[in-house]
Amino acid sequence: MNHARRTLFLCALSLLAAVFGASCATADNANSNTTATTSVAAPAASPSPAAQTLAVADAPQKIKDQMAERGAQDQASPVLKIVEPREGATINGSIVPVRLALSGDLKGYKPMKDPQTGMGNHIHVILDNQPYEAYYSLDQPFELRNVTEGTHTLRVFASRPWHESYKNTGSFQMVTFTVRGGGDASRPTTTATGQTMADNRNATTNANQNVNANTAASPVAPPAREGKEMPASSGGAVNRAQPLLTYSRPKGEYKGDDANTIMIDFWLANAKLQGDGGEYRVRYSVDGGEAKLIDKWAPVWLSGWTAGKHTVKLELVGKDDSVMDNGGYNSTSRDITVVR
Ligand SMILES: [Cu+2]
Repeated sequence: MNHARRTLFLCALSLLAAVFGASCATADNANSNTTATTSVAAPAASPSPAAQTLAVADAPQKIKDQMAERGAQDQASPVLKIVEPREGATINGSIVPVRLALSGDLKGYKPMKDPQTGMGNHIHVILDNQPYEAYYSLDQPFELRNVTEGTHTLRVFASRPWHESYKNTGSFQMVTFTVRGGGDASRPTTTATGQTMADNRNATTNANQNVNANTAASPVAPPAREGKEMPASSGGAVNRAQPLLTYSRPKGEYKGDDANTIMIDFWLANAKLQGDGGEYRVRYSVDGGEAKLIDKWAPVWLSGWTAGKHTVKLELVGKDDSVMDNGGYNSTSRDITVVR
């Protein structure tokens, strides 16, 4: 009652001041949740405090500096060949050794982890449509461990230290193989898988831990092999001649400066994007929000991430914006964690 009286009074004042309509209407609208003061609009809806507004950004200066330091290497055209497993191979047992051969116009490109920084050029190794594993030392095979029985796909491509892929033809390779007597599908996934790979230290760390455990029993340690315990998965029915999107980044956990601007990166086979003279586009969305389209095949850096878990979805779409299905791989979502 009081409110109504004050509102009336204020409206009368407003009229006297020859301010018509607007202030009265505002006071009426605001009546329920504010004391009717003057003509200040008080919107009832307030934005959610956790709302995240992402914006396309430049690559971080740290990355630009690295690009400059690398010189010609950044323009390399690495060519990978999957030596093992061979296309169509059947592997007995749950350990699948991956051997790669690297050639092409390398301009100094060499996968190798810097022991000081834990960073370096590496290969992204993707079993089925799982998050990639980082493979640094091609001198010895990378072991996919606990691989479950059935048919699988393996995709590999060359990557820079900051996980941006080389996009030249030949950088990407894929094979399909079958595992017999594979790993235990009910075995729990190791914690590192897909969750803490942002700095790519886990693969080797795990291998070293295994070796250290062995060392306790025998004085001569076998050489540490890079590898990873894989969660259960099976390969999609991929048609190799059809457009194929391979999700690469983001993945895992992002902390500190690395969480300010996060890169979306992917590999495309048999699919040219519209801005590159083709007919496809890549659609991305974060946390189920508004979908955005990528028209040129290049990494997209996004800033504005809030702390917590986020889901990133990447899809390959055709002219009518429908997903070009190919074994399920052309629409892929990943959870990442941003730590502030
Ligand atoms: Cu990487």
